[in-house]
Amino acid sequence: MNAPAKLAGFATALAVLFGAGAIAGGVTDADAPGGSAAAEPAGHGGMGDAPQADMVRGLSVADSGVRLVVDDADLRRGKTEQLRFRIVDDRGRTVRDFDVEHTKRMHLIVARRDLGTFQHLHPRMGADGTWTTPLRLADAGSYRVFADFSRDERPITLATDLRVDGNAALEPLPAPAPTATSDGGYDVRLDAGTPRAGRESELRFDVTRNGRPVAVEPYLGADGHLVALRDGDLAFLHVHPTDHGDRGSIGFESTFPTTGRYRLFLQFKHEGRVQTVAFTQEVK
Ligand SMILES: [Cu+2]
Repeated sequence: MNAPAKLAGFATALAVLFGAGAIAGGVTDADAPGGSAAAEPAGHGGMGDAPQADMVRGLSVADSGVRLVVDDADLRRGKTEQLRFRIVDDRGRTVRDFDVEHTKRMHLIVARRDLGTFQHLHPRMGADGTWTTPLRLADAGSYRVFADFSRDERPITLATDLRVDGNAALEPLPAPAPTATSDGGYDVRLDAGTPRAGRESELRFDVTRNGRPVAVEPYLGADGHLVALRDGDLAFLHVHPTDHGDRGSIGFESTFPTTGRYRLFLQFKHEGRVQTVAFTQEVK
């Protein structure tokens, strides 16, 4: 499927999901002649394209009539720098109206291209609409930065690249394994069953410490937060937390759009500290 068809499918999906009101309020500018890619006429993609278009985000720097603009995408290795960025509309005006989603108006994910490092940050917005966050990248290499937010109840994930000059020691993706240890020493077991491409699957994470189940604390309005990135293009998957599970168990629903490998970054909170743990998931 070519890109315009995909975008058209995406627009169709949005129309279905959020109704005419959201479209009228949010995509008016994009409908102007010469507007962004979102101005592609909706409907040409057909309904068959809609689910996949909705599942995969974060491949574009511009989508749904808005664009991510990073002030300076070059960072120095090992230095804490201020990353500054804005979301602009198709006329270049800075956007300042964001919905609160998972308790925040902006979620910023930074992952190295080899999926070897992951950070989840919550920038602050200044009065002029510029978002700022301290960011330290310890290693050289190419990084993907995702701005994950919602406007007019429409979730949007925009992404671009960051660079850290120097010799990069990139790693192959770790082999799939059912257990992993968080950065703070919690053991996590992933039960994903046998996910099938294009079908919704449940992902259940069981957290223990020293062999005992851990009752996680709320984090960003849920039991945990999960980011799933596809190996190869770092497509950003939409993931929903499910209802509160058993003690020590954190559940999500996600649809892996294609076969291939994905890296899952789970974050949860216990004793006031956020833990991060990563898994490789294969989808056959
Ligand atoms: Cu966040």
